[in-house]
Amino acid sequence: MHGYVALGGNRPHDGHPPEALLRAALDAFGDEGITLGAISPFYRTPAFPAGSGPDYVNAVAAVEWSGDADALLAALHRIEAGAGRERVIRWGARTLDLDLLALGDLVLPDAGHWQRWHDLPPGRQQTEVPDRLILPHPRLQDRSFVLVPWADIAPDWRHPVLDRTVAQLLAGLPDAHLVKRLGFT
Ligand code: A4P
Ligand code: MG
Repeated sequence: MHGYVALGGNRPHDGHPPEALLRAALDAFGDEGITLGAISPFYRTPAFPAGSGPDYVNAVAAVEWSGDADALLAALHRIEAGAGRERVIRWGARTLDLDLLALGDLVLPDAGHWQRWHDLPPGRQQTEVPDRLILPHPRLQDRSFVLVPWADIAPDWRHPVLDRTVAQLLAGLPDAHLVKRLGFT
């Protein structure tokens, strides 16, 4: 099945800066049986929430996966662990965050639960952590650090619930200009 993974990091690990950790993560996809498709350029993006830490490096990659969605998330978590990821503070600085944005047209765990996570008020988004996979990622439509790189590789991907394309979702965001393409990829 065709899917998309968001990569982000804003803290070095073992002397490697975030862009090197993102590149190493992409190299590790194959070892986990994840076939890499298009990779967006890397972007430098201000940390969200504003002032919460150093700038991030963000990118989005297209993938092909033949197993189920939970197995793909488990593989992504193993790659995060390889980059020294520790889950300490939600939305705190991290060496590597791999979020599964979408896999095919899957809506998980079901339409009702997806809607609940989508509708979560901003104040509770930082404290409530899902204990199972939510697809499409419930915050993707809010985030220029996801939508800008995604639009480079798949502007026409259509959200199965919101029924809008990546390009259309991005057009609704006011802060896309803060996301700066790095001079190399
Ligand atoms: N989970 C459920 N659905 C998914 C999914 N589609 N993809 C579960 C990935 N994980 C999913 O995730 C918390 C739990 O969500 C996991 O148990 C997983 O099973 P996590 O990765 O442990 O925690 P997190 O990274 O703190 O949460 P999350 O939701 O990934 O954080 P965010 O909301 O992605 O925020 N600013 C900039 N500029 N760039 C960034 O990349 N990233 C974050 C992380 C904050 N600010 C940022 C950036
Ligand atoms: Mg994450």
